[in-house]
Amino acid sequence: MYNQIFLGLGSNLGNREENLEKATESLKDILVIEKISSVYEADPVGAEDHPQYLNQVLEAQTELAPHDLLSSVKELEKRLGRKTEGDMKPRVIDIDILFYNQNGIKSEKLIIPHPLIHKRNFVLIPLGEIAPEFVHPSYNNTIAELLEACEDKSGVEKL
Ligand code: PH2
Ligand code: MG
Ligand code: MG
Repeated sequence: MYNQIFLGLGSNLGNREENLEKATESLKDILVIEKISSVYEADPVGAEDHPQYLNQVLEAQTELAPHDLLSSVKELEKRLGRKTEGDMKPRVIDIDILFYNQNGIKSEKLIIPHPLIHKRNFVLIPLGEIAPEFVHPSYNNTIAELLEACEDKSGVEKL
């Protein structure tokens, strides 16, 4: 059984472009990438004195169940050199599960859809590039509609 997923990637430490490339290459071991957005340079949201991010999103198919996908992604973050987990500190790579089919999942470790998608230009703008008509299952709005309504004023520019 294949599952449609979207991942959000971010890097604001080290060689950011190389970090994104290594991440997408390694992800191919656990999923099949269907679409990948351009790379965007984005203002850091939530910690304004931190370095600028490179952000990218991708759509993929995977056989992994949600929590197995999460474990694989966490392991990959570590392998690529990420030292800290679950905080706002600058990081070599952050890989977030944005959507998993139209599922809603709430556990201690995992919330899907990612709860901040609709508030973040650095996610909505790249998502709008590859999946403007995808419907956010929590709001029943398309990505294009959420982007239109989003009040985030932080800068996001195609690299
Ligand atoms: N990730 C965060 C906090 N702020 N800002 C940008 N531009 N990109 C991110 O990936 C990002 C962020 C926490 O994961
Ligand atoms: Mg994140
Ligand atoms: Mg994360």
